[in-house]
Amino acid sequence: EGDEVSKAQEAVSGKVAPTIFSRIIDRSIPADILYEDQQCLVFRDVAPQAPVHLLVIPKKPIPRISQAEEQDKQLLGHLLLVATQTAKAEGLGDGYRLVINDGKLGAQSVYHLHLHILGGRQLGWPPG
Ligand code: DGP
Repeated sequence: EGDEVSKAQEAVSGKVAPTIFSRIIDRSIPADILYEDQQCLVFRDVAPQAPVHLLVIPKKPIPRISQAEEQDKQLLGHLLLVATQTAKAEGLGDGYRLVINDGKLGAQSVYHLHLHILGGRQLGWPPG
């Protein structure tokens, strides 16, 4: 319905709805930014679920991992490697978790692709 219409309009315009993360990228709202390059940004999650809880986001506003495309292959690999390098720099040598939530059942709340880095404590499995 409404959602389908807006998706169709986005498909025509080639644009996606801006989220709070676009405003972090353009510095119109503050964030604790640890790393930036031409393709991505790493910052601390505002509601940390572990002693270290970081988000790695592409500057390209891909809404969710299920909407990533073949042309995003290099970017997706880059995000993973930035995550591992950032985890190392944050002292997570004993291990950590990378998480991507997708859509409603995946409990995604911000529709700008982001990779969670969680660490600094013993994590449980399975997640909730
Ligand atoms: P997800 O459920 O995977 O969509 O996670 C979204 C995460 O984004 C959640 O852990 C909280 C975080 N978050 C939401 N708004 C902000 C914000 O304005 N600043 C920061 N730093 N993090 C945010």
